[in-house]
Amino acid sequence: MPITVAATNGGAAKAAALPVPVFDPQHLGKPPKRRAHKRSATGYIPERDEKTGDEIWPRGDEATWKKGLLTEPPEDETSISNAIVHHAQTTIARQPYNLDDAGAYQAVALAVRDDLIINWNDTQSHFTRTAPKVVHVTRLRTGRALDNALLNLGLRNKFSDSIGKLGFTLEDLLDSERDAGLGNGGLGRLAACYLDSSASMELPVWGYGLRYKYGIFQQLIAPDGSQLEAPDPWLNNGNPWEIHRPDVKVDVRFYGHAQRINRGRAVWTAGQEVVAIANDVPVPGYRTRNTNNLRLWDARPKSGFDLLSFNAGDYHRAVDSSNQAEAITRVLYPNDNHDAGKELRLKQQYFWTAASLGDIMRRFKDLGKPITEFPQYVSIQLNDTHPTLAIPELMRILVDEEEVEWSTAWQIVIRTFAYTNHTVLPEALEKWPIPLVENLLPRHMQIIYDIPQHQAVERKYPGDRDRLARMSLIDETWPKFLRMANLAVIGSFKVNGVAELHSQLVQTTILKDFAEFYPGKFRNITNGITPRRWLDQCNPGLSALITEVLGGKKDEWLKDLNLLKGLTKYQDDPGFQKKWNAVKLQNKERLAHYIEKTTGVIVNTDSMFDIQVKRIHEYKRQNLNILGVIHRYLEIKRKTPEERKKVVPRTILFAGKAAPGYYAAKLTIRLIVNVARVVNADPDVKGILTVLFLPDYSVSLAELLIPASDISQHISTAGTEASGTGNMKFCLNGGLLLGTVDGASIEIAEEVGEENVFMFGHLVEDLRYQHQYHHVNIQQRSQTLAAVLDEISNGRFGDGHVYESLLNTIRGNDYYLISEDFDSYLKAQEIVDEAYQDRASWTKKSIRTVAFMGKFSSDRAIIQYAEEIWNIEPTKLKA
Ligand code: 26Q
Repeated sequence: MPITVAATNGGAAKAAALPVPVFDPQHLGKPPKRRAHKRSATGYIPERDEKTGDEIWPRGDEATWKKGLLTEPPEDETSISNAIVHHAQTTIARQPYNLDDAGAYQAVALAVRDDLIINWNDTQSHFTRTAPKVVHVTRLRTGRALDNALLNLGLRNKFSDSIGKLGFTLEDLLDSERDAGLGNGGLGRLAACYLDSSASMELPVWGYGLRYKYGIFQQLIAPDGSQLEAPDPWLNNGNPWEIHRPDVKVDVRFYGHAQRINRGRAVWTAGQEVVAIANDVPVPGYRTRNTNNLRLWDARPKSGFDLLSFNAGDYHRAVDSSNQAEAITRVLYPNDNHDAGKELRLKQQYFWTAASLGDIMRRFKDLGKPITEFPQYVSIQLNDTHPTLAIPELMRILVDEEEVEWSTAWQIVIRTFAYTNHTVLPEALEKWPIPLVENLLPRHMQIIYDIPQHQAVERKYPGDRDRLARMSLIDETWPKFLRMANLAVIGSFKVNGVAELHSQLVQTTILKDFAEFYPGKFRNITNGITPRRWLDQCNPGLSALITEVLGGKKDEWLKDLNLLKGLTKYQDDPGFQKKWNAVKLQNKERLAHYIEKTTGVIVNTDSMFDIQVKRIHEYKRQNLNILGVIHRYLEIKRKTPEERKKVVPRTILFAGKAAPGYYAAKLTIRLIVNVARVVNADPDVKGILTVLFLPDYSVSLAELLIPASDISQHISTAGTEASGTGNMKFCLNGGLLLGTVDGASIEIAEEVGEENVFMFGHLVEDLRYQHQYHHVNIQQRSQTLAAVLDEISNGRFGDGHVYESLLNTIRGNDYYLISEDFDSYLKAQEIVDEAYQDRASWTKKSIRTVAFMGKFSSDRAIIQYAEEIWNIEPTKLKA
């Protein structure tokens, strides 16, 4: 549930030095207070000599201080190995003969972190002085940090050498790092790509998130093929990347009573009080000293524990409040585009927004600017609706604490927030029961009722009651619901979707009334991915080959991805094609090795690797894929041994997690696993068809799978996948795209050329009406599909009854329109098989695909946000 909060520096302040406090009698808040030395949450603001402008050293002997200060990261081999040995010996207290890979990883990570911290401190002090803009991104799916940090710092080779001298290999140490699984699917990973790009593009951006004790669950597959979930204790061995900041904290209240006093103000008291404690993670930019900050909040009790109960022998009661506080950041909700309307989830959302806003407000006040200038220094990007409570929370701070008059406060709010929508699926549009919100956040509910939304609509469309009802913040059902998307739109100055088609759908379906009401508020910013992680880091072979032919300057093309167009010069060159294919084969072998090690299955690396990896969801239609696999299997079985020799061999790989409460998605996994079992055990198809479900999909597994794909599948029902970013990752690694006309796949096809992608299926225009209930006659629609469904019912892949509900959703309502697209899907697959047989032409498609992926760099996307929404400019930290 990412939030992106951009604290922006307005036009005038862009070039300003340390801002001078001004008390503006016009402004309605309290006068800002100045202390002699301020230690703001962003860093230290030193006093300056009035005449010379020099910093005044706060205490002690300046020369002694300066001598001890590290100003440059150690970059030669000896200082690198010294730093590693030093951390092994002191920080983690191990002797060299007692150091395993896990310990060595910690020591190396700490040595790298030392480098990051120097840059990070300097960047944050620089930002504090120049009063810049901050972006906050949450619920991250960052994956591993070590390789990324080494590549961005340009120190990978040097560290690799030093590590080698100490008797370890960098690869083994990289492998012993655990993924930070602090997010679900695309939304969380997008936020991580945007953080990487904002640091690399030297934009002053901050991330905010929750420091879950348990990240996304570990997925296990039971003997019957069903998904089991186990906790992910990713912090068990410590996290070398975070800096614990017990001095940076924000009080957060829940429940209690809100008593109105005067002029729209209220006093909110009693209830549960907890403290948010900061943990900072440095985010290094690529080949720049700029290092941004990701601040992760931990929940702690406000007042230790209850000593009275403890002394009376009631231990449970004594620690109860402390347990309840810590429960808030204990575990990530594993839902992706799927409802989980639980109170604890809303509590997490508020905790996160209140802590982050409290922090932003404190940093703003350190600038000493009048409160009315808040939007000139701060803009807050709501990444999906999950942080929308930030809107009433900012109102609460302004009206109740800063004593700003209501309508002035609302003007500040609506010039501060912008909102990105990431889904049009009805089940993923957040709404919360009013009684629940009222109980948890009584003051916020008052504020929401006070927003004059009703009057504004009534003025423009007098008497249009249906429109009033649709645009209301409250869904008047029983119980009533609070509509988070409506609140986000009303409280924001810009609203964007994440791909062209999606942005259009947002404006013509779910937010149609608002698009009419606020012309000019809506726009599109197509998603992007960071080429540092999704090409250089995950596919070093391809990265090296590209660098070789583009003139040896990796730094250049990795920061300007449009330069990949230069590859077209070599697209027909047999020598280059050979090297291109050799890299692909190597990546396939690397994956085959992993598969053999983890599943025992040996795969044919001469076969076409066909991959679909993403969250398991009915709209993403893994079902369509597995039904197609069954059809392929039956077809091969019908052939004679001679005919089978002509079949293009395929290895079909699936991976992805299902939300633990999503029955239909879990059933899909079970079907895939059981089809795989039958197919892989059948000697008739050996070497021709292999099917696998790889458990526990993660960022690290994605980094292994994506570079190995010949083709990848992005086959959502048209109009349901907002953008997709997996499609971009595969194409950037030279895997061709098999997809529906949906999300960003449409723009990929436009960029790389229709002749280089395999598109099929109905268009969104054909399908819109279909989403209403209608009974499907499968036999009439597709006989091949009917036959496949019968095979499952008849027990070919284990007890058919198990899959009854899955089959019935297709035979019955078929909401995601599998039967509409099945035949055209099979046709597309035939075309893929044919195309693969002409290897030179296939390789050319692969090269051209990579060459035209420049648009999908997250650098482009983040610059668009900076220019079109936040109005910020790069703030480079000088060497
Ligand atoms: C819904 C109701 C109540 C509580 C939570 C939710 C909920 C949870 C997760 C709603 C949505 C999500 C996740 C959405 C998501 O990951 N969307 C994906 O965002 C990507 C980045 O923009 C896109 O590329 C994907 O197309 C989109 O599915």
